[in-house]
Amino acid sequence: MYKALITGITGQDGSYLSEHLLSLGYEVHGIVRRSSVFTTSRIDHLLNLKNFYLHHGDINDSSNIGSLIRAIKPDEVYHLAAQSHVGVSFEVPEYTGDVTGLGTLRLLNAIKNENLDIRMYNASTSEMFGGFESTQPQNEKTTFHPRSPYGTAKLYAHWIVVNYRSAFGLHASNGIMFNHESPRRGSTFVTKKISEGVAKYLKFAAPLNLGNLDAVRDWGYAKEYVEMMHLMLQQKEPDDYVIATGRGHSVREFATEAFSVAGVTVEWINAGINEKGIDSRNGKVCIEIDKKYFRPLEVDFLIGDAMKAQKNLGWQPKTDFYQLVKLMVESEL
Ligand code: NAP
Ligand code: F7E
Repeated sequence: MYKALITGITGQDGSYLSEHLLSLGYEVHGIVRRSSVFTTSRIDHLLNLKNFYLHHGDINDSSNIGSLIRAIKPDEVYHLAAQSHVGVSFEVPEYTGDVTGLGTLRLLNAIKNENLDIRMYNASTSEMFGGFESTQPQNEKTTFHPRSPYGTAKLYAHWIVVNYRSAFGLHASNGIMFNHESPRRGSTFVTKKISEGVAKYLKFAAPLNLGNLDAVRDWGYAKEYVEMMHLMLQQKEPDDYVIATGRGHSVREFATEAFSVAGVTVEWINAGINEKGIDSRNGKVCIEIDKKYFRPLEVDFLIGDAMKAQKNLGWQPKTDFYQLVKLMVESEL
């Protein structure tokens, strides 16, 4: 039986990846941080399964990571742990560099010291592109130009994976994933915040507060994206792959569509910080702008060109933007 170790198992992707690997017959191990409250809500339904094991740990503790790799002897390691919020990374830049950047180095070193045959997946990101130099879809050849401490830390992680692959022959691959969402998405990311905001508006008529409505993102469905993580590790050679849908939509479009799923047509009035979404049924304000949700630097445009993954991994996204919005909003309603 193949053994997989997942860092970040309590997160959105960790939970879907666990389900996927268990369905393929893997023994799944995951690292969970000690916290004063339970953090396993996304994987509670897996806790009693016989091939599912959790271990206390932290990606910032190399002694812990080393002993876990030694004790578990995984065939595959999926590295998903990160301080993953772009906005928050401006507030905790050093911490983000440590967890999201150096954490990856700690894991690579543990693998290199223990067993060079272990295959590793690293969660790279479209945030490394920054995306302000062009409005063309980004692929593996696009120049990186991160625009946040998060994107910069992930760029270090990405390159140290490439470096260890070349220097020590590790089978380590980067999945340069564009935004992927689901009902399990953290509440402080915009798609989940909007979906929850729609439900709250229907119940309490409380307006939803958002930041930059103009940002364009390539949003896919997380449940499908985790399958590519596994597939990358089944390839003969390690490599780096963009995973994206190839379609972009603005935050304004996401919000408009989300309200429409709930039967509310939004009319937009004014511009900039004074822009408002109006409920056309009764003239009430359902969306307002709050400048606290703007970032010191914005990434305006991220759309991925996943041709390489299409060709080599047979990647085809199944859930489109409209289906994704619908499934997220319906799950809140
Ligand atoms: P997420 O929901 O924020 O989950 C992050 C996970 O990392 C959580 O399990 C968290 O544990 C864990 N973690 C944070 N700090 C840690 C530490 N010091 N030691 C051990 N674990 C730690 O993120 P996600 O959306 O599932 O994304 C998974 C990975 O893909 C992340 O690396 C993210 O940066 C990257 N990524 C995500 C997207 C996307 O659109 N979702 C796109 C590209 C790349 P707690 O539960 O204890 O906080
Ligand atoms: O923001 C704008 C915001 O926080 C998307 C992470 O998984 O994907 C994610 O990073 C856009 C940005 O995701 C609000 O300014 C407007 O332009 O949902 P987000 P993100 O920053 O794209 C990448 C690929 C990752 O790797 C990251 O780990 O939406 N926006 N108003 C807002 N964003 C938030 N969070 N909240 C708002 O109120």
